[in-house]
Amino acid sequence: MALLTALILLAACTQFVKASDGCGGELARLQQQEQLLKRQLQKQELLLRSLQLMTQQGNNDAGSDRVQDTQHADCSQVYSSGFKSSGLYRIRPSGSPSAVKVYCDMTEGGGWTVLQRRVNGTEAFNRSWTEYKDGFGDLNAEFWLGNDNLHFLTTQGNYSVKINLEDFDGHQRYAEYKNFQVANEKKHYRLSFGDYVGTAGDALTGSYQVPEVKWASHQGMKFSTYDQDNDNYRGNCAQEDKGGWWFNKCHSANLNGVYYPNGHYSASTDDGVVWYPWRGWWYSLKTSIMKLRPVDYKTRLVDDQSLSFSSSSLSPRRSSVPVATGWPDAKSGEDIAARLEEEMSERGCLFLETVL
Ligand SMILES: *[C@@H]1O[C@H](CO)[C@@H](O)[C@H](O)[C@H]1NC(C)=O
Ligand SMILES: *[C@@H]1O[C@H](CO)[C@@H](O)[C@H](O)[C@H]1NC(C)=O
Ligand SMILES: *[C@@H]1O[C@H](CO)[C@@H](O)[C@H](O)[C@H]1NC(C)=O
Ligand SMILES: [Ca+2]
Repeated sequence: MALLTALILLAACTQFVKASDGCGGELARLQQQEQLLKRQLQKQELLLRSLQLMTQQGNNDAGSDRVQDTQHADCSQVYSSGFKSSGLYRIRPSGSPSAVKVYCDMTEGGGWTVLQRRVNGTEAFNRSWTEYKDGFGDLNAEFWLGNDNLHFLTTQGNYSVKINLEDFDGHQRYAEYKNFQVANEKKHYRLSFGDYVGTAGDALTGSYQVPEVKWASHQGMKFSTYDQDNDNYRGNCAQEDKGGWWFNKCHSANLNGVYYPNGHYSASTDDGVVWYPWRGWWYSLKTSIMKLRPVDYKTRLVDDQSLSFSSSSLSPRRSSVPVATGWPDAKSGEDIAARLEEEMSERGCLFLETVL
């Protein structure tokens, strides 16, 4: 709304620039418009505050069984409904027999459903098939969301997984895979995923070293736990590495491994919280967060809290809406603002800065 007004104002300015009259009369008119804009800004801030209030309420109510809490199939829908604080929410993925309590990460664009978190080693990840199936741990601390939930979530649409990693020196890296999908229990929660982007290295395909792909890739691997061995190794990877995972023979990433509090470790097997292409087999990471979001998730305009009336942020930041103007090649509000400023300063009419 305020953006629209800003564009109308711009149009007015454009006309003004084209008419080569003096600045006087127009200045008064623009000052009037400035007042209008300020009032609209106030209204918008009020709206924003009430939205934030709603969000806090959402957090407080997360433990309750309110029906509307289960209208959302994942955290991206929770976010789209206006709940923009990270925390606990209830969702109900299609195919899920009941509502599921999840932690929604509303940072990094928002809308992330967190499926795994390791932060300090409080939770044991050396767990049975049934525990991995149902999920375990504390959603506010360390946990596994559960393989059934993973299946319901990742098969109701096209999901990306984002994996945020941190070592004990405070360095952070990430890996993101499109079309992340976990099959059902009958298929042993078989894993499939698409293209990689990131800074941590593509551990899941094992392609960092070509000869190793065969045994290091997690593509198409079934889930294994110490009590259910579905790996490609003559032994039992889950038992040796002490965590449930999509083991091959055995792994180039095992984010459910043993939590070592100092990073570097030595053991009889590479059983730490490992992401091989970044820190190798013998470094156990400090933090691992795995989270899901629809591939086609778009950050919405309404989210742009930084919308303000300076010439550099007149455009909706995350899109380039074409605007009909006297400058056919101007693609966005930012372009227009820049051109306008140029033209204004040429004419010595600097009032624009006091208005916008
Ligand atoms: C944990 O791992 C050990 C091997 O270090 C194994 O013997 C034990 O059965 C596991 N315990 C649980 C509860 O999974
Ligand atoms: C681990 O982190 C969680 C979440 O921040 C916290 O609640 C818990 O107290 C921590 N445990 C230890 C041993 O630091
Ligand atoms: C997800 O989208 C990709 C294109 O990005 C497509 O190739 C793939 O088939 C889709 N997967 C599903 C399950 O719809
Ligand atoms: Ca085996």
